Amino acid sequence: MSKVLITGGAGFIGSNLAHALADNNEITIVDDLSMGKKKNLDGIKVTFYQHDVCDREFMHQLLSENKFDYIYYLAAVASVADSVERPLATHKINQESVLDTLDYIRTQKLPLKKFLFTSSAAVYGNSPEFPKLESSQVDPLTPYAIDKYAAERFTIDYGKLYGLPTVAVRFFNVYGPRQNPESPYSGVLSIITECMKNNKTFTLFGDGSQTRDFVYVGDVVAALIKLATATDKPMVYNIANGDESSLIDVIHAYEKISGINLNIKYESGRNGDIDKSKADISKLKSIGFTPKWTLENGLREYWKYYE
Ligand code: UD2
Repeated sequence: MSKVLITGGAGFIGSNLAHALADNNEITIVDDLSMGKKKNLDGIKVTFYQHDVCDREFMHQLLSENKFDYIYYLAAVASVADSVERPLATHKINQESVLDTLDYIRTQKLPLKKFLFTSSAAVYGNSPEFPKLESSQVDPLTPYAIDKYAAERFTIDYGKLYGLPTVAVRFFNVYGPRQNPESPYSGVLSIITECMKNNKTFTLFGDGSQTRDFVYVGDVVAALIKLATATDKPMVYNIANGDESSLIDVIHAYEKISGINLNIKYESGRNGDIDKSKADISKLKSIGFTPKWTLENGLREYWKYYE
């Protein structure tokens, strides 16, 4: 049994990771429940702390008392819009807390097997290369993207400079069960699911031709576990499906699966939205990981979860 800490473990991706690991690991979760939900952890055995990761004393004590084997760092303010409204507050969570944890591990020489930090495709911003490779130019355009990029670099540099076992990932558009649809900046598929379930009108920003690289959370969790256990170099990896789908095609596919016609209201494109997004996932594949959920199967599984 390994000892695993998941910060942000009551959130969308963190709770899916906790469910995948709970049978064979001793899991500790720190989550302030600002976005996550305690009920996301129903049915699994975890030690849960409702706490802010910015509380250094608390985090230091937790780290020194537990000697975790693996730390998955998912705690963050996930809303780009929120980071634009409150750059100082979100900076503390999205960057400072990560650096502080890394530095505590370094100075206390904690015997860790892997520290995995979760960054975002937001770091690519409007950089022109397509599809996005990890070596592509970055262009972080918001406080969220800047902090994710900086924390990701600190993670990699703590590996290179001090020999900490680290790895970082850049998520593309993750979807699946337990994604919280409550904010207008929640993942589009969680909003669409909510609209379909409750017969609400979905507002489509733009004409639906914008593309995204949607990846099912089951693949994301499997990739995280593989990266934490099977890599030994401090590097950054894209986590995506490696495919590009237009939003309108995704809606049509989802309508077929659910048997529900989505009411759509069209509005002009959202400020700052990018047109096209697609990842190159050769690097992820090079460690022996290939996503197994097609968009159609992922959508079917997502819909089934709520039936
Ligand atoms: C994703 C990330 C964001 C940041 C960004 C970097 C999510 C939830 N967000 O934003 O954190 O990393 O990538 O590029 O993964 N849309 C609608 N109606 C809605 C909501 C969305 O039409 O009610 C459109 C939206 O305008 C966009 C597409 O759906 O064109 C995807 O939106 P999103 O918010 O799910 O994700 P994205 O790629 O903008």
